[in-house]
Amino acid sequence: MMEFSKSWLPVGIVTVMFFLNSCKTEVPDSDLTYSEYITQVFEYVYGPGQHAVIAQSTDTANFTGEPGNGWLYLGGFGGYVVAGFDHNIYNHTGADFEVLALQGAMPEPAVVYVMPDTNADGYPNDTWYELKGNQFENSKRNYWVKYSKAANAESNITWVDSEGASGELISGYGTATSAGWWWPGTTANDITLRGTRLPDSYENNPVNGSQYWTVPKDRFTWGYAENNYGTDFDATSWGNKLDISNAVDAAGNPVELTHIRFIKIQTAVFQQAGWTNEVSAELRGARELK
Ligand SMILES: [Ca+2]
Ligand SMILES: [Ca+2]
Ligand SMILES: [Ca+2]
Repeated sequence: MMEFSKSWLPVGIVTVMFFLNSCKTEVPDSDLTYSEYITQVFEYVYGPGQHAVIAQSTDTANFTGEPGNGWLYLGGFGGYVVAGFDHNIYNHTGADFEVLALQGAMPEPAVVYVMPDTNADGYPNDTWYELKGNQFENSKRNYWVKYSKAANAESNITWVDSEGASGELISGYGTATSAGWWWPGTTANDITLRGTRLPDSYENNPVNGSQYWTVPKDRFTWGYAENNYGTDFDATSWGNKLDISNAVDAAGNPVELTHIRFIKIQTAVFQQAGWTNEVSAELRGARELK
């Protein structure tokens, strides 16, 4: 990388640098303000789905700060984002933070995991805890799907899962095959995505011989992101209000967390519902609730 001395830089940049340097020394800690929104995205993987080509790595900016016009596509089952607040979110009585989603007609539920910064290094390298929701007893934990890139444009993405099942991703709308559902950010020819799998969300009740897909209102009632049928849903923020007290450990047993710093949100339904295609969450960030 080329090096620049300060004398090369335009006056404006030097002024900004001076300003930043002076901020460092002159603002007392007690005056620091923290953001109520996510401030950093650490990892993002789009799960195979119909928006693979338009889902950009830079869309992670749409998951930080106050929601603007954009959003972040998680894609189909297993697609996820790992992000953090700039301070601890404490577990007080009731909901502690909300996950904001793109407005849509029906739920495309994602499971939310939380992590305290146990080793206090500012990075999500500690232990994840799943927040359970109403389908906890009916979900498959430690489930995985290994997807393989389509052999060519005329064929489909194929998959095998942790239960020995296999199949192809079927495009029901937009393109003849699912070949184009492979995210350009996934440079390998296959990818294994692991997490909790929720029950299928959509049911098809054909009308006059045509597909008619709906999500039963009582399927996802609380505890998930992008769930506008939840009792924890706020139609003003288009967010689901989540409680750290619902955290469970790897064995599924409740854990008491006093606070968390990081969240991971992962598309948790593995279903291609006819013309609706894959069930895939679209998100706009998260906000602390006080
Ligand atoms: Ca709480
Ligand atoms: Ca850490
Ligand atoms: Ca979607």
